[in-house]
Amino acid sequence: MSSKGNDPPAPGGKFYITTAIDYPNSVPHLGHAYEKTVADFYARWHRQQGLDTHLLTGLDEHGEKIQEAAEKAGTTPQAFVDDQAKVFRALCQELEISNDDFIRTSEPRHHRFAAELFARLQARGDVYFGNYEGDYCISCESFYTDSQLQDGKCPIHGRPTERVKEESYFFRLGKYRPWIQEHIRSHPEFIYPEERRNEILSRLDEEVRDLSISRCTFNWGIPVPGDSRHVIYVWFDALSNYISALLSPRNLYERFWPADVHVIGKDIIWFHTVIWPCILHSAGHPLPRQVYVHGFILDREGRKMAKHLGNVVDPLEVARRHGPEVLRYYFLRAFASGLDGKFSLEELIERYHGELGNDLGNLILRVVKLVESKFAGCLAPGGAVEADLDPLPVEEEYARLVERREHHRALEALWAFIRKTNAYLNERAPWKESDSRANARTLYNALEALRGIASLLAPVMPRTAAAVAEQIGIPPAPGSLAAFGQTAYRVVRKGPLFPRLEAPPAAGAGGLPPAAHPQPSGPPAESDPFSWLDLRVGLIEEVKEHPNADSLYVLTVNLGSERRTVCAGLRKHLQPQELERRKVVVLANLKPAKLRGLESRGMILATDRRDGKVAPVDPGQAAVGERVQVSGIAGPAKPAITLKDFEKTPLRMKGGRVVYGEKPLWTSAGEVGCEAADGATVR
Ligand code: ME8
Repeated sequence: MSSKGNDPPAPGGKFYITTAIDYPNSVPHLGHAYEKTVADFYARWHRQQGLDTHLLTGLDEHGEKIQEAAEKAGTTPQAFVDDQAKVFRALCQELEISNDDFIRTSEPRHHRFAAELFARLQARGDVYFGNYEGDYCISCESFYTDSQLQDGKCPIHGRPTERVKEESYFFRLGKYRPWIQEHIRSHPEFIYPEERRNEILSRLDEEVRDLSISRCTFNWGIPVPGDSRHVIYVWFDALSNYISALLSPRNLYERFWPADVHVIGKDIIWFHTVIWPCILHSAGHPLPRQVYVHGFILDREGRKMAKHLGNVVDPLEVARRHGPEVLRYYFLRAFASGLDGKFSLEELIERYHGELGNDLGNLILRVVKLVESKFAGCLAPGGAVEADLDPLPVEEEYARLVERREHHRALEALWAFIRKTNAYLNERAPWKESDSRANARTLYNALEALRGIASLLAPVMPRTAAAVAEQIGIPPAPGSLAAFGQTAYRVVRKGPLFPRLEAPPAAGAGGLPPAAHPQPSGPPAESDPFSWLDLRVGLIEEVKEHPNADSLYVLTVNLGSERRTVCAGLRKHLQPQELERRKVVVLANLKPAKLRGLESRGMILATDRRDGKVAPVDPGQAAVGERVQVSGIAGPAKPAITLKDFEKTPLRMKGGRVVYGEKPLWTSAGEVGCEAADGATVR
């Protein structure tokens, strides 16, 4: 086997990176968005380094599962996938994925190659005809052995499998076991991260059975060459996309194959690190250099996001609400490379305000303003340079971490540099300093730092990086960094890059939320007593009567990360069924108190209506566990507060909304409301 595929890409060489191709049986989910963002980051980085880069993504359109989805939708499989393809392409556009091609397995260019590959394996004597009997999970489109099933169910989806008995073509996978073992052992970089490599190596210690590579019980697929009763097994079909896409419309095979990185999730690692390499080896193609395995995006409870669990978050919705680049940043920074991570909109918003707004946004705003006011917007090289602010060492560190596929750490290194630059400015305080030469030096150094920051930010947030470059008057995303102290700057002041989220973003609005105001300085917002409160969206799961108090219910409230018992004085106002499954706002850090013998942990916010009834305030469709906020007031809640503390933050009704002072309380789903008259106190 050629070792060509295992040499690191030479400078000025090529970089071919792929994502898995998604099943379009349903709408795209966050996992799809995450995977594409990771692959896009690596593609953009290598492009920026001067490599001829090719990023491929696409759709896996055949198989029983798609045929069933089309039947349910009352249409043909082709019409169904044609419609779905529009949605998946829109996701790529929305997330600024710089894919060079989008392969669909129903395209003729793909059919041709997949059938050829099948025939090639047949010609090698690696395919035979036989009978198959096994347990099949249609969601995975995969057979499982008895030892892999968990309680007789699919280990991934937890659903019952189907006993399938049919005739089939088989690929002699078992024969290649020693060869693939040896390849993985002798190429430590072949599977990232190492835990996954070890997992595959230990699975390879067990028997490897030959692989069924055709199905004859449905027909939505590519016919087996010479036997149209069978269609090629969907995984064999799908894997071949990584080459079929290179063959047409232009033949890019010589230029780009073998792939440098296949980016995939951990549920499909066996297909990519064992089955695909063995198929390639049998057919005489060089192997991909690396299979990069990312973790799963989990929900708050640590469960995989999956349609059948009903916990799927729509990435298009998040991108539209919070800005596609904010989502990209969050994915790349907050989810450690190769590991699972929990998705939380609240964390995304916190990072938006902290890392993007306070650290990066503030830095650029301050520098540009000062260069404008003190030097008419222009600063030329000259004067001493501050070695500490030289971006080159940061670029080297960043590149080293990217090469090791630790992009989240590369971003940490970049942010450490951003903070260092902010600290440098604070220390020099050019806004107070009257010595013009000293100020020129300070600000020139800060501009140099910003030049490096713009460059390293480009693969993560391409538009933001271009905006930073524009504001300091340099071309967008320079390849490698020019030497320190050589660039002349002419700043152009624009609005803030990350305005504070003033009001809940309008649903469906593009880009960042509209109403916003810059807050580069001013008193620290944390001092406001509202920031002490931990107001959370809760879901009432159970309502019981308090055994010792006529006015109280004992509620079980789900707060996302935990369940609480809360005693609430709502019994005279609402029936249990009016409260069950209702979303409410909970003051979650109120000191626990015993109410008539039962401990209550938290308080449900409610207010008096005109008719004398008490009504809980309504957080609308907000996610369970989400924090309720007021714009411009951030900061960690206190571990515990008293009712007296709470009284320092008067909340009232105004125009159907709950307000603190004049500011409405909001969540990502909108403003928090209640049917009560203006002026009513919320408590
Ligand atoms: O597996 N978090 O398609 P797919 C992160 N068609 N990644 C996730 C995820 C989650 N919660 N859920 C899924 C297929 N993914 C096949 C691939 S490739 C030749 C054929 C990842 O739509 C998953 O691991 O089920 C996979 O890499 C990708 O999304 C597509 O998953």
